[in-house]
Amino acid sequence: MAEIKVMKDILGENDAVAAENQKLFTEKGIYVLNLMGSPGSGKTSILEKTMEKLKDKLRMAVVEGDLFTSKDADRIEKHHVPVIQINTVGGCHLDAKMVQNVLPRLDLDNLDLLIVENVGNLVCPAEFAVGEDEKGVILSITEGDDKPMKYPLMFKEASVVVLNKVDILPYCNFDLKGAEEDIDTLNPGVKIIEASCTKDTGVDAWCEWLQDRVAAKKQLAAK
Ligand SMILES: Nc1nc2c(ncn2[C@@H]2O[C@H](COP(=O)(O)OP(=O)(O)O)[C@@H](O)[C@H]2O)c(=O)[nH]1
Ligand SMILES: [Mg+2]
Repeated sequence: MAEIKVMKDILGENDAVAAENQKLFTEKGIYVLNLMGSPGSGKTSILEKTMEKLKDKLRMAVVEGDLFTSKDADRIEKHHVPVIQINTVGGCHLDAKMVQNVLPRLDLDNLDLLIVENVGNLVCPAEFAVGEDEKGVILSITEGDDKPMKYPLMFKEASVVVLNKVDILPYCNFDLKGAEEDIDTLNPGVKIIEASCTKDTGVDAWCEWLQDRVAAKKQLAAK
């Protein structure tokens, strides 16, 4: 019982800080996406594509969560988009306080879209809000079509699920239709995008989805 209480307290504290972050983002009219998924699913790849396509249309910034290195932040920096690296030093997820601590380093008055690439992990990041408007999951088809049902929370919480690497579908034994049905069972009506970052398919649909969300947040903030 005690263990359950401690976990509840940790989550309660995190939610309070996440609410502070969210209030600030809403005041500034910034749409924030918490991007989650396994290591190697293609989170940084889709961000690189997003920057190519949207950085002249939207004012973007990226927060990169990683265990130890700045390898992903280095990839983002090449696109001349503001990026802040958070190293969790072994921690399996970002939390709201970590994100709050780096916000003074971002020019929040001149930002439309903030994407937080969470630590690669299909479990823990789903439990810790960082102040985002919505969550997104990238699942690579190399991970297997059983993963949505095996790791349901992340898929239940997401507002968008990208099934990435469809270019190598013929080699992967992945039941695309079955996986999509499972995701829809967990989270009815959730937006599902079939994508290949390397072949640039589905990336336009992803960018359109993001642009719609940014526009909706701006309208909300203007009210
Ligand atoms: N074949 C293929 N490889 C991809 C695709 N997207 C990403 N990759 C590769 O998958 C690996 C992991 O990608 P990365 O973006 O670092 O994943 P992350 O760990 O989720 O950020 C890299 O070698 C990418 O080049 C894709 O659509 N198709
Ligand atoms: Mg990455």
